[in-house]
Amino acid sequence: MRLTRYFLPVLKETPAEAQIVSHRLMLRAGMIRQQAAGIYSWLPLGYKVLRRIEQIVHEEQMRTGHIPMLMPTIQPADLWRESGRYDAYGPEMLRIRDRHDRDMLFGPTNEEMITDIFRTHVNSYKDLPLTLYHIQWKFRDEVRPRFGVMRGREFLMKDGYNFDLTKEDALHAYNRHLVSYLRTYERMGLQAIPMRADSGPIGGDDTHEFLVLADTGESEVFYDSAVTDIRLGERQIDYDSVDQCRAVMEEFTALYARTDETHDQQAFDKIPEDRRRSARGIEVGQIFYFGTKYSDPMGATVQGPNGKPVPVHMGSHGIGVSRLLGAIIEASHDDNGIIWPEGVTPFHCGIVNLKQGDAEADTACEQIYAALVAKGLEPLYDDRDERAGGKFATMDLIGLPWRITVGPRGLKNGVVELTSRRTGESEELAPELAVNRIAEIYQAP
Ligand code: 5CA
Repeated sequence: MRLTRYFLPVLKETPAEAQIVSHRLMLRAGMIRQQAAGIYSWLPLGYKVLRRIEQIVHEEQMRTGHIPMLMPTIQPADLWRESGRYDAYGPEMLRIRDRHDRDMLFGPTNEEMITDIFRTHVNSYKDLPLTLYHIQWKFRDEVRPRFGVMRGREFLMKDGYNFDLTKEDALHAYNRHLVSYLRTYERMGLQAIPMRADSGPIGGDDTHEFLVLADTGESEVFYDSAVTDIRLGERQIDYDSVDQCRAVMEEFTALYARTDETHDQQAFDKIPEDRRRSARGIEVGQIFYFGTKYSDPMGATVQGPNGKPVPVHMGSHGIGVSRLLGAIIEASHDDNGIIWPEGVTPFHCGIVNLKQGDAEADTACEQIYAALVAKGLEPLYDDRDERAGGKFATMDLIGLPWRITVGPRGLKNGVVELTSRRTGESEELAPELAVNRIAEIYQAP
């Protein structure tokens, strides 16, 4: 993409309404535009990152054997009357009436609808286990939408639902989700710690939230600092293996880590004092096992091995896809702007032409651009006729992890400059080598 042909409405001023850094940077970098409290347009740069995050979520879900589908945003109230949640959900649910006076709602989540689909189409235990998921917009009429996409009213969520014959099978689905979520967040350059939590309006006894530690987080959390040393890393996990998934789950949840709703001061006090931490965190996901809470009242049964109908055991599992943009920026920025982890960056590399209009510099930039594209990468070429300082400021603000700077002086010596956004370190090298270096970085596993 050439910047002169792109739509990148960066702001010079710091928007006064934004209280936290991720919100400020998303506005300044021209990623989002608020249309009403907690409701945003995704401008091209923001949309690009949103899609990258969505793609990672899809890839990791499918690797786990979960099946993608898509349910509508608008749901009939009657389904929610069956589960008893239509009245229970309260004012956070946006209730709508259509022209025929039928009660509808903008879905805040999809347990009822997926249970309806299941009971209609699945009859036998032989069709289990089954996990279906979708990535769809949700609406929750939050009392205090704030912090940009972090607590929106309309937000994008991946929600998945498992159907199993027994509690043991459903707990395997729970553990499997925990492992695949860890992998998903790590690919985005994030450490998200599973913490024992409260199940709220979704229900059930077993639930973990995934928290990214950040001073601006809305959740208060308590943990043993040793949990921050655990990583999934390059481990290969067989998602069908009950033992492997359970082992990872146990490893990641053995140490004390809880949100304030489930905090137990006595247990906390048993942790060695120098490892006790209370901090703030951003909830980027939550997994639930709730057994037959929905399948019972909604009649979602399968014929069991003995021919008798049994209600299925279920769980639901959510990732805050749009919230993740805010969480990643909170975890990765500096005074000059965003620093995208390679896994989610909107463009792989920036190209800055120090002297637009100089024949040699222009040609070198075009060649580098073409070479990066030929390697399957997406560069953003700042081809504006502007001062170098302004170009650097824009690149730093929008946070591309790598920048190639091209100018007449370097070209005389056959070199361009390759700069890391994260460390600020630069290296001079031949244009072809710079291109190869970028390609290697993105091909690494
Ligand atoms: N049905 C279950 C799991 S699929 C569910 O709705 N879980 S949830 O309520 O925990 O939401 C899942 C994730 O969505 C949360 O962990 C959070 O990351 C994100 N989320 C929830 N509310 C908002 C909001 N108002 N704005 C942005 N993201 C949100």
